[in-house]
Amino acid sequence: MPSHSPVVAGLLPALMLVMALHSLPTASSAPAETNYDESLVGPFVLPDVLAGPDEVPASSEAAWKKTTRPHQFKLLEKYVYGRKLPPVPVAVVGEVERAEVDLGSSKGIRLQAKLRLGTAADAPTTSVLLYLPKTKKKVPVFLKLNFRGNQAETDDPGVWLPTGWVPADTRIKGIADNRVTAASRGGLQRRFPVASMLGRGYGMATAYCGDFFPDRPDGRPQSVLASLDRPVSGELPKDEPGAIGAWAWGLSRILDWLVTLPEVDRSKVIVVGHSRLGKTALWAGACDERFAMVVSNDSGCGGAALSRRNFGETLTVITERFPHWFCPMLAEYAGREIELPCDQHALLAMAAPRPLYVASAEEDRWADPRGEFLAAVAAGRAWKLYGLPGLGTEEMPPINTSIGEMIGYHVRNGTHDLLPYDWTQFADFADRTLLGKGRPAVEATPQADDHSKELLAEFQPDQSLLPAPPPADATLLIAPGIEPKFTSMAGGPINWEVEDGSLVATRTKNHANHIASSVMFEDADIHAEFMVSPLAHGNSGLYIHGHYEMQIYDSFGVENVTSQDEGSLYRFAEPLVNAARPAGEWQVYDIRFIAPKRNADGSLKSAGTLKAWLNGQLVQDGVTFTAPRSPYIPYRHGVTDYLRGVEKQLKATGKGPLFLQDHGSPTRFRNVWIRPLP
Ligand code: GTR
Repeated sequence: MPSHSPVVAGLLPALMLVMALHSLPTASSAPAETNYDESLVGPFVLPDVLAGPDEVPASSEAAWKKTTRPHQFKLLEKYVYGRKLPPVPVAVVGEVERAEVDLGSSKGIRLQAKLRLGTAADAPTTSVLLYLPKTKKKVPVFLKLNFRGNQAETDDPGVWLPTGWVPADTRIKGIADNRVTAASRGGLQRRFPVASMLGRGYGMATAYCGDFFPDRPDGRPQSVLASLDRPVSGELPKDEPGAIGAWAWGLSRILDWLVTLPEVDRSKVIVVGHSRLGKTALWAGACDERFAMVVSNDSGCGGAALSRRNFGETLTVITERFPHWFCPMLAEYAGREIELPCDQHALLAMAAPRPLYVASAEEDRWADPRGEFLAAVAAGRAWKLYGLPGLGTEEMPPINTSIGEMIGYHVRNGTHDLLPYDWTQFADFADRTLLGKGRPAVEATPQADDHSKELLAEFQPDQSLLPAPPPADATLLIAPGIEPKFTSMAGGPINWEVEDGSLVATRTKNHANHIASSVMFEDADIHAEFMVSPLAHGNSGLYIHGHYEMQIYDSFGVENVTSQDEGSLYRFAEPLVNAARPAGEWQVYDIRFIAPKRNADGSLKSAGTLKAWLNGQLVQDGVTFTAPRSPYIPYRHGVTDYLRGVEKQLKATGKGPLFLQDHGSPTRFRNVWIRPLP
């Protein structure tokens, strides 16, 4: 039972202006000290995203929901975004305006509604613009906030203009003295492709972020926070929400209205955001689990990118330039990111088990595409608790290649922007994950195939006699008179001691002196006799392929065995009974292991499964899995070049080794064999 945190350890100038980010700064106005050199990022350790208040990582979906997620959410509230704001009643002011609109190739419906947020006569309002395809079916809807008013998102002349303050913007027409005119219509329509998304069957909803918090450091008094009885001046509490908290709250209030519409599939509203509003979409998805899918586009620092990576925008810069976005506490961690009790992978993990999409742009180095990708990788552990696949890789995909199952990711070529390419990937991903179209992405309740079930049913090993006589066709790994068929983590000779014909786990400080069989197998029967020591709880294990750990532990007499006791598939499936013998006695495991199988396109063919007997009793009977189950695997912790090669080979051929685990206790092993199954 390991207990370590994982180490993650020339365009023309005019054209550039048009293409450039809607909000500065891009690289051009980045401070001189900004790091864009990957070799200077330096190592860092991420806080364990599965850790609960007692630092014990969640090992089950239930523990995540009950303890860990609330704990991680509280950290994000306290250190990054401020406290989640309470809901208020939402009412339509007057009538919802409905009109048929021509979308070129098809027709759609445009709805506009002014929503009052709260019951007071002077409660704040927002204007929501919603386009729906013409269909009798309820439709999924993408919802995003926008930067310059609904009219900038489309050239539809019927869209209402905002009357309040908007940020100055010389890159689109029609904004003067912080007010919009009709000339600003469609100025940002590339970011809101209504016709194509309606053509795909999605509704598109948007509202202006300034309705909730005008995006400027002194915007607080004009924000919704005043109406929620929050302080808007003077010294603020350290966990006081800012603009991102108010914007995220606004998205939830719009959702309150969307779910009342008969045309909208209330279980399929997707929250999307770009840049600062991408940070917001992620936080909205964390605060409100009614959002069915969460999409971050180029959200960068304080969004999807890991704060611990010194690359592009940093907490120092962002909290100085945009002190109003986050809670005051975050600024205290500027320059000491490694002390932050949470990092942004926790924000992404809040979306689990819903589908999450993270998009980056190659030239948007300010937002640190790699930091966004790595956060998505690290967040995947939350989906694993639900038996769901995350990104499925730790290698960044090539440019313009969308990857992932329940976590999607791409890095597009070009600069910081939200473009039709991004939308196509979001819709393809939503098609798969929410609508079940195309390649199935959800593997929540995998089944083993009939053949695997038959193989398990037949498996009745005789454990009455120890040492057990090996069957004639077994490959002996540890047996009298033979060199143990194991290598060190580096692929060299092992340094475990041999005592009376058995091999004794030799501990090292980092608990990573495991040994790996030199024999590789796919499906197999595994026999191992072992004796636990009372030292360090008798902690050890059999890591099948390095991915599934049958636990060895001093569990004798334990009344309520858990997924951390002997007989468990560690942190995944508790034993059916406690079959553990006392320390100092020989014990025996017989395991029939059937690996998950995938088709050439990566889709699942059949789930993996196993049956395990411990000391004459059945402890595992057909638990299924589709992806690695051990939270601590030798390919991460203590990894060597040799093991990287082993992992690669395992991915390519399905064949991998059996590891015997060093976890600080001198566990003895004898009479270990495997029989690869045909
Ligand atoms: C930048 C900021 C980024 C990003 C961007 C945007 O000025 O540094 O974090 O949010 O604005 O929202 O466009």
